[in-house]
Amino acid sequence: MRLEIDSDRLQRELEELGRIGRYLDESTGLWGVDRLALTDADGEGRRHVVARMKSLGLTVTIDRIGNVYARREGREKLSPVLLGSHVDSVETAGRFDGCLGVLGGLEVVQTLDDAEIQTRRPIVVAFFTDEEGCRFGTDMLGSAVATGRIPLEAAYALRDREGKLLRDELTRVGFLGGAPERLDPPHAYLECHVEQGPTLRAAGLDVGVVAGVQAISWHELTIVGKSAHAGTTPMELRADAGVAAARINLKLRELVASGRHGAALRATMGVIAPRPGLVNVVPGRATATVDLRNPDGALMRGAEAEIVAFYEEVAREEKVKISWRQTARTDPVAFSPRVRERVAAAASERGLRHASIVSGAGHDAQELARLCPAGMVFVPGEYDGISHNPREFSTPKQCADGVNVLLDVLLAFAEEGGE
Ligand code: HGY
Ligand code: MN
Ligand code: MN
Repeated sequence: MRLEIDSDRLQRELEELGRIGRYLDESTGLWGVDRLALTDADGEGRRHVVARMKSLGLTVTIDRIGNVYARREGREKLSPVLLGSHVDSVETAGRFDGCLGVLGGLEVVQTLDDAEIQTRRPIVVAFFTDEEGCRFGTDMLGSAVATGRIPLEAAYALRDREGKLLRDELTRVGFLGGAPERLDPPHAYLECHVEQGPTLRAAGLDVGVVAGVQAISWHELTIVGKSAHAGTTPMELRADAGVAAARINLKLRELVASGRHGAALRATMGVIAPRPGLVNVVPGRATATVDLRNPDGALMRGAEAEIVAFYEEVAREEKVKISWRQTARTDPVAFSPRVRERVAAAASERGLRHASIVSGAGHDAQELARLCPAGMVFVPGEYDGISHNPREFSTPKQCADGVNVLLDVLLAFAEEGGE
């Protein structure tokens, strides 16, 4: 008899966590979630999940970057299988992004408890700090520190838009832990996550077997021109930071449309903030962000080179100063073939329609892939899989299918021998 997770219990947990940091979203009329990293709401969400971990009898450890690990002992003292994701969110989130992986991991643990199964290997369920990256500027922060890509002191020194230090915020919400931040390599790492795009649902699939993650490149731009009167200043005397930002934004679209950097390039200017932002003042300053994504590393580098050259061209032509810094940069990551095979086998055995898919979004799994065999189980989403939006929604069956596959793959790895 195949083990099944308790779908109703998982839904109750997703709803309960989804109520923390919720807000009524004007544009959709729906309850959204705003648990930006290390805000009070994130702190409350973290405490809620830690309480659930402890109620399951797990041993909870908090490290120096605020990553939380909850351990269930195995029959033998072997390296654990790690299940995880994140519980921080963007400011306009739904209740599935990240949370499905963490609460799904805890549901797997509770299912094993109910069935009185103790696996050979220990199991650890984790959530990582600031996966989203949109408050302190770089994504997968906690898992990148845990796996050595970002030094702890560099993470501590990050500041948000109000100048608040990450380390101070970690202390303020009570999650500056004492455990070493560098993670001992787990036996394997598995993450269940919503696809956050339209592919699986449109193809009528139940599960995505994630092949890997595409490259990500984030720039933060500061554009300095000259504030001036909108009525009296002739156009030829202007140094308009707003126009410079707009030209770069349109260039991003041309970069994609040109096909010069492959058909899969995606480019976004998510932040465009002209200053002083008044109707009758030519913007003397502007901050903006550039988010590039490409599954091909070489094509990504070509796109980056082209947009950086364009910053210089715009600066000259618009008579502004443009400074920029790289705030996030990851190459394409391929997930472990062994994990992928096991995800596909588990889906097949459950009669679930599945296919291989490359992740458009960044995930903690891509950082853990540096330490051990890592992989992901994707769950389809309704409404074209929209995400980073309160309309984000996966049905109880979609969630249960994904977490049942997570359970099966966990059991396969947790019974393996070795060190
Ligand atoms: O930006 C991303 O891809 C992820 O949601 N942090
Ligand atoms: Mn996520
Ligand atoms: Mn996200």
